Amino acid sequence: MTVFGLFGNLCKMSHRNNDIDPPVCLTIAGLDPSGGAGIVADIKTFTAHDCFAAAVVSSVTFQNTTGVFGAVHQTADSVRRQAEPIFEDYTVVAAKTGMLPTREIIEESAAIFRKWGSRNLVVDPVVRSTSGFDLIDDAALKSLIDTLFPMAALVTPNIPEAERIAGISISSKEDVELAAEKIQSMGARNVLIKGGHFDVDDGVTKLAIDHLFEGSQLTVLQENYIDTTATHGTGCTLAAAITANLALGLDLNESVREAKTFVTNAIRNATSLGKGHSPLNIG
Ligand code: PXL
Repeated sequence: MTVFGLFGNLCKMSHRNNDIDPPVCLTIAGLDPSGGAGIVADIKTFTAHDCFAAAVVSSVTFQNTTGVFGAVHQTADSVRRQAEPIFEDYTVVAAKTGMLPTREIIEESAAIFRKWGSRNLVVDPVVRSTSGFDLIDDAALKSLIDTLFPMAALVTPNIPEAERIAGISISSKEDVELAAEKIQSMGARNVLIKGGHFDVDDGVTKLAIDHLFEGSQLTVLQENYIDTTATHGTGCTLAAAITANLALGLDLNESVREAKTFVTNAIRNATSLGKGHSPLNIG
């Protein structure tokens, strides 16, 4: 064998070709076995953005498009033992947290990010399902605020979540600004208050409006409101798309704007599966 042949074989054996390695995105979130929300939505969204998806399960939920019927939460030990081998093996470029139901899981997740870094961490403070099932208890929510908010590049509450976290009710743009201010004073640098539940009428078109606060800089993002019940997984998909965009090297503002377009298209092309809130079409 020539020197060149040997070199070629060594290259093949190493299985390394950084030109085709996609950025790794990690989600720590709940499993929705019906595939609309949680880690399944996150994995599909990462993949649709040409990122490589890794997933740690925080809770196994029992649900379909009509509602959530229960959940068995993982222990902190399980979360750590799922996450550690991933971080030991891959360079995780960006990460997202979704449903983190207990204080011990939140504290473990914070310890993991403290150890391995949290540069592109998106924290989706999942509080309650659309059907009204509590996905986190009060002690855990306090811990989420105290430990993970300060580590996050972005926190992404919807209006009901922002109301619960900030302790105010929101019915105007001024309320949104006050809620963001309060959430930032709790340690979150950047906050996206998602407006799926806060649609205004400009007299002609109904709009879905999100407010992105990067420090004190406000960007208002608006898309035409799509009047549909096929919204299962919207929050997870938006936060996962932001995470993927950060992993691809977009800045925070671009990441959020691109993600909003992605989610709007996924709602526009949503499935009609199931008897309740149909899942989006993530592709
Ligand atoms: O959409 C919030 C959410 C996130 N993660 C999981 C869920 C839900 C809502 O039901 O089940 C696992």
